[in-house]
Amino acid sequence: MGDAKSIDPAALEMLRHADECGIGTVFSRADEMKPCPIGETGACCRICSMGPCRLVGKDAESKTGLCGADLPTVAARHFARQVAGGVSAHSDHGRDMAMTLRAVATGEAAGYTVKDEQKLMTVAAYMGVPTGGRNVNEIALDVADVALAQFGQPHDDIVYTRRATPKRQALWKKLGLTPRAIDREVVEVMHRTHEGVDLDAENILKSALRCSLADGWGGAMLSTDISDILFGTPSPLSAEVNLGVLKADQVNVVVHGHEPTLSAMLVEASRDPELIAEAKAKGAEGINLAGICCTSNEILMRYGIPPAGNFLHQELAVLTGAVEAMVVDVQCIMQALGPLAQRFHTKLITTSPKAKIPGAVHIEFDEHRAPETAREIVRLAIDNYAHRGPIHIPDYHEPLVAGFSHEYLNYMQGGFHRGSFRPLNDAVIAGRIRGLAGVVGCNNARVTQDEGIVTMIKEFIARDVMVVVTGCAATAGAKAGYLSPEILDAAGPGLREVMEAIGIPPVLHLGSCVDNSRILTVLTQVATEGGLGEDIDDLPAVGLCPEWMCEKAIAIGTYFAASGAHVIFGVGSPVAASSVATRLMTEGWEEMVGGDLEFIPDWDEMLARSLELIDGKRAALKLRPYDPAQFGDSGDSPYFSAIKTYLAEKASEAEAGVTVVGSAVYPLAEGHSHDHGDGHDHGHGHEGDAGPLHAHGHAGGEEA
Ligand code: XCC
Repeated sequence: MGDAKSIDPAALEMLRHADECGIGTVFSRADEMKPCPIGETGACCRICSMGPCRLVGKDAESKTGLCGADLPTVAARHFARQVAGGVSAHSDHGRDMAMTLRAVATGEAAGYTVKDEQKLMTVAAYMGVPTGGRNVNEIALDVADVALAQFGQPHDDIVYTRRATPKRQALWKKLGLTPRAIDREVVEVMHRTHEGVDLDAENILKSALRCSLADGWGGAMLSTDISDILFGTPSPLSAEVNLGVLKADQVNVVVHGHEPTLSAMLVEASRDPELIAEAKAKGAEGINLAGICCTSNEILMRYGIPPAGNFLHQELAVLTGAVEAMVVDVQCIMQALGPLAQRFHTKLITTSPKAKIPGAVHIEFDEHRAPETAREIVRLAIDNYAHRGPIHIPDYHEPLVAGFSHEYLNYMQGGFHRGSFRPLNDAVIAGRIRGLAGVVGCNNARVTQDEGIVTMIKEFIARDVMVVVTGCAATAGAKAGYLSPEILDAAGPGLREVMEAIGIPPVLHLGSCVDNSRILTVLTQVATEGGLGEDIDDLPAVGLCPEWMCEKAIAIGTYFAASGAHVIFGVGSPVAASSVATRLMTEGWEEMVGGDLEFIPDWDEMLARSLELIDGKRAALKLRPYDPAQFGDSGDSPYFSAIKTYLAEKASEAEAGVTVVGSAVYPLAEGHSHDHGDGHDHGHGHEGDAGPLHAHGHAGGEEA
């Protein structure tokens, strides 16, 4: 593992700039403050005021706190509370999406509509909401109410658990792991981990599994589905990524956080001719919208708005001096942005009543007047353009293709009427594709930014493992050039052959962190398609979160494990102090649910373990062993021309001001719902050419 702060040259350039300006960042603070070694490994119990009790030393595993709680209990309780925290964050976001859908259905949310009626019908069917003879808003209202009921229903199980394989559903039932209501599971974990309640580490961790499922098959999945209904199910589009997407001569508005609701309105406001004229009157060439973290992923996937970076880029964006407004909603927003923004002209604008920051301007988002709020924010940014000081925008911007959804992958593999995962399954069975890997999650200032993520992506595709990415990991991969069509050249021969044949790239951007639910439904379909077993725990697949940082990541890793996936996190284990808790989450969970959660900080070991797991599942399925020499280079790339033609068509639609109506779900068949706006160039250039890697292109992990 390298000692560098980042493998991203844009970040390194901005960190030099920060030093020159004498400004600290999360990177420098990570040097100044070491993590608490007791809390880091789960050995600190803060549950009651007789403590905090610190179970440390050579005999730590035989020590107890004042109440007698031993190390497995202390570590497991802390872990379970992390899961509950993560579930709360994603699921509360999901609840807000459901509230917005409800307001749309009742005509109270100006500016929003149901954009993807086909997805609404699909979701209605999952929920048992009748659709025949009813109008869109009637159906949407019932869907919103069923969604909202999932949070507090007194009876029944979470409805989406029925989307899991029959085998998985039966297993959850047998083990008592089927989540009942989202809020209930969180509250129950908080209760069980209160002083003096559940004092059996195995039982505590079991409650964490059930709680996490309330996110994966509950709050997060609802959030993805409702976002698709309101803003369109993603289909491929091109954009650019990294700090170089900021424009020296335009009003730059950066959105940051997780929710698509206000940012979708900011997309419209940033393309409003009246506001663009106002920006020009103030001396700017236009209005440029860009994003950080998962708000960015939400509007990248549906509008092609360029990401300026991932989690560790938030301060670096302000440091450019070129950001007129940074508009934040919820989650992953550093308090350091407050004092930092005050050293520049940047207006830090908080928009959620749940998330205020000292030093920020608060303009509260209210879905009943969202377009006005968005215009007010953009105007504030326009007025702020005149206050700019010196700027420093690093000239790094990579092309990427994003916008892959479960629905689109189905379409790609069989067309509108016969969408399936058959070609993918056959390729895995034949050994052209060795296995599948999800590389997801955060940045963490304790490890070299993007290094683990990019190393895994690069090594996997070279070894014929197909990769899906979400969240900040997707942005990391994109910044290193791995989400560009040209990256097919870096894929192994078997993977490359399949990707060319079915026309998808080897690294698929599936969206934001709540969209990890797309990976669950994709894996479920792969498992039920035939030939690769019956359930997720049969698949040659692995989930990785190399640079995890927050409780949401812990919740995600846990729900994948509970769904049968082998999951490996980097950085370090929050239960490392307890060998018992560690064993419960590895061997124990594998025996119980077929999946597990391991923590492996070394990238080489992480890769080796991943391949071992994938090859082990291939052997268990009695598939032919993976042989890299089995398939030759195919040499031609129909995928390149197909994707370029597709993107060129979209560009000409946008230039002609054509809004294509029809299914967002199967866009190539019936048009798509992406609103590329009025042809205004946001720097993601729909020039009909996905473009070669830029001349300054960097090779990701190699330089680290
Ligand atoms: Fe992690 Fe989720 Fe935040 Fe990025 S944004 S730092 S949670 S990867 Ni979703």
